[in-house]
Amino acid sequence: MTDLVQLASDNGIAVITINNPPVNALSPGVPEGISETLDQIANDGSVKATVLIGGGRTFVAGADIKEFGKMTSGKPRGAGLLPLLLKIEDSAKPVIVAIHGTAFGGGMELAMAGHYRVAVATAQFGQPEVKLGLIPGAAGTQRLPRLAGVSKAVEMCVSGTPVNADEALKLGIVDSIIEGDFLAGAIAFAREVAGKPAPKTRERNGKLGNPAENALIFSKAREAAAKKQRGLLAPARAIDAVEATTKMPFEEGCKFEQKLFIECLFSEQSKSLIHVFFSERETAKIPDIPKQTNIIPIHSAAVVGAGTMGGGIAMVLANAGIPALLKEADQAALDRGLATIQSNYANSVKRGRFSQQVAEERLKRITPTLTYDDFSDVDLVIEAVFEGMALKKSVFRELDRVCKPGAILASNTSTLSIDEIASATSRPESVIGTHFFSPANVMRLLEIVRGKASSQEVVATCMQLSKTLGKVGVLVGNCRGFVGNRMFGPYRREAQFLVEEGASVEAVDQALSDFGMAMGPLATGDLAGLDVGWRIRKEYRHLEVAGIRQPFLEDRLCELGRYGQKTGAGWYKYDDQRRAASDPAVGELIRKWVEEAGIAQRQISATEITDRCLYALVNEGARILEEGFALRASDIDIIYINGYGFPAHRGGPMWYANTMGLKKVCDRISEFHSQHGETWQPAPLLKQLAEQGKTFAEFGREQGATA
Ligand code: 3H9
Repeated sequence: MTDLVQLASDNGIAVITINNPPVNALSPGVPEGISETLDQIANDGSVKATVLIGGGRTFVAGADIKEFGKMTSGKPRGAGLLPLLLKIEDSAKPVIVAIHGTAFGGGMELAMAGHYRVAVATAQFGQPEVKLGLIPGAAGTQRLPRLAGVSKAVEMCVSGTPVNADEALKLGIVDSIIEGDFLAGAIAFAREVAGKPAPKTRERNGKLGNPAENALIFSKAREAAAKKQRGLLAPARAIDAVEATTKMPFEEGCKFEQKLFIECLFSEQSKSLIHVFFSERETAKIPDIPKQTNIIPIHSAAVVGAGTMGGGIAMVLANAGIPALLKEADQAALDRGLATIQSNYANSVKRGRFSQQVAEERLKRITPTLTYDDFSDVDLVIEAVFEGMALKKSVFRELDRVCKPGAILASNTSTLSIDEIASATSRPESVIGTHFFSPANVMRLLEIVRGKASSQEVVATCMQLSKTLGKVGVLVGNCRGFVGNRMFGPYRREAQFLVEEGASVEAVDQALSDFGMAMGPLATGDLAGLDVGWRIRKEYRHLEVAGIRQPFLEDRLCELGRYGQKTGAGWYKYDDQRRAASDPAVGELIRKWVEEAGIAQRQISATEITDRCLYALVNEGARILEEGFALRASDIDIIYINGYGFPAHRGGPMWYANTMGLKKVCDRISEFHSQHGETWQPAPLLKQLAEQGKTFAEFGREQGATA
């Protein structure tokens, strides 16, 4: 037996413990170990029932995802799981699966093969495979409907969202919730059922419904998946697999599921989503910051500026249980900020996200103020005032004066230099950028901008804080626009150039939306406010290099007061519900402006639109990587997926470039370079990797990344 699985016994009850930290994944050796213990138990006359439990912090979080990347043929390495599950189910002595932490994926499938399931009240149950571009591959789609019913099984397999122990009990996934000593409770349960006939999940057909009801469930699920999970393979296949449960005997259903699982496993979508899973976890690893670096406890915080960003950040802190002062310069602005926060919370209550009581508790954690008087006690300040260097510096001078030594002084700037902001203080080591994305209480991304003096403690604390706040923190360097916005510039520049050259506004947005972007680049501009970029461009105009083509359409739209959604018109026109419609007037204006500018018009294909916009992202990303402003290509991917609506199933812009082949990407960029000039100069790193036949991922591994 492997040391991944242990067998013990307690007065006639065998206890199998899986010990494969950190999450007891079903790595090679674990299924084999369980199988061997079952053989021993079968031959041991003194054993009356078996408890199967996970050691450490959780039951089993699923198949070992790392193994999937090693599979090259049509036969998945996890195929051994199905026979093991049958062996458990066919065991003459009842098997009670005891679940704490998570029973996810293969872990859930393992649990469902047992005759009974008991759980702690905090346990979670789910088939999250779809989030990895997969479907359950060890009879999950066949056993779950038999326990929880067809409709719930479809929902769980298609959304990947877990259920808690209470719901699992109601659904029939769990038989008992155990209070007190968990193992003792599970053993007591085992004693009660020992010697009695044990139910086999695969023979429980009572919840499989009738054809008419099922047909409706599947057609609704397909319709919803086509809308909400646009372009994704796994949700559709998960529905097919659950449908098979209602139409085929168990064994045939399993074979059908297996076929679909393999189709998903070898899809680009799954490879990309698995890349995203590991990359997200990789962001927390900072090579020069040891794991044991001191973390500054954050018991209280303050936010300067109660505008959209400041208010949102105060909510994020309050939602995570951190009390926050919210400072504004004048009462009217403070009142406006608070009113927005109140209405956001009221909306969440109305939508059933949390109760009125929870909303009130959160609101109570936010203390409005017009002064810096109480700032001396806080552990962290996040400045979110208007984007202007002089103003930011004056705020930081004040913070330096009032805050206690060791307090973290963070700026939410999206473009300005953290080092210059830090220079306004006597403690640049405490200064850092925490760049939230709008709306701050919704968007998962947090760019953490390391200044040249930011201390290791301050960086490590902010990385840790991002988790507490429910964000994905990505450490970036201090360059103009940092990583996300620096890349967004060329992306949106190309979108405008394409319109200048003859593509319609709608065609540009449609091509990127068809690619999978949450929104097209021009519609995104309307959402964010075209005036924001206009103001920044005016401020930085002196930095523009003469002779380099600059887009001009958005400046013209802004000159007409067309700032986007907030003024009811931008690239599109908007009704009072902010619903977009094409605006023929914009088409007319563009025709006139480009004619005046003498820009030749031509037919532009959807492929050229996506290539120009996406390769502009990739080229800038390669420069950022080479200059060291991002730690790894995969960090850039995580930024784009969580902050800019890049489709996760494409793995992020850098991963997407890998899948296209860097040589092909570089050749296309060179082609654009010769057609459109200097802005398309291929990034040296991209050129080098393309010549060497390498990917960004290989480059990352050479630099020490593990994702
Ligand atoms: C499946 O089961 C298919 C089957 O249907 C069919 C098979 C035939 N494998 O997230 P954390 C690592 S598909 C390998 O930071 P948390 C993770 O990379 C699978 N490694 O902790 C990290 O490593 P590191 C279906 C895994 O407490 C460390 O564990 N299951 C796996 O915030 C800690 O993870 C899933 O999709 C794994 N399955 O969250 C569940 N899981 O420290 C995926 C984790 O080196 N996992 N690791 O960075 C999760 O959702 C979360 O990890 C979990 C814990 C909620 C369990």
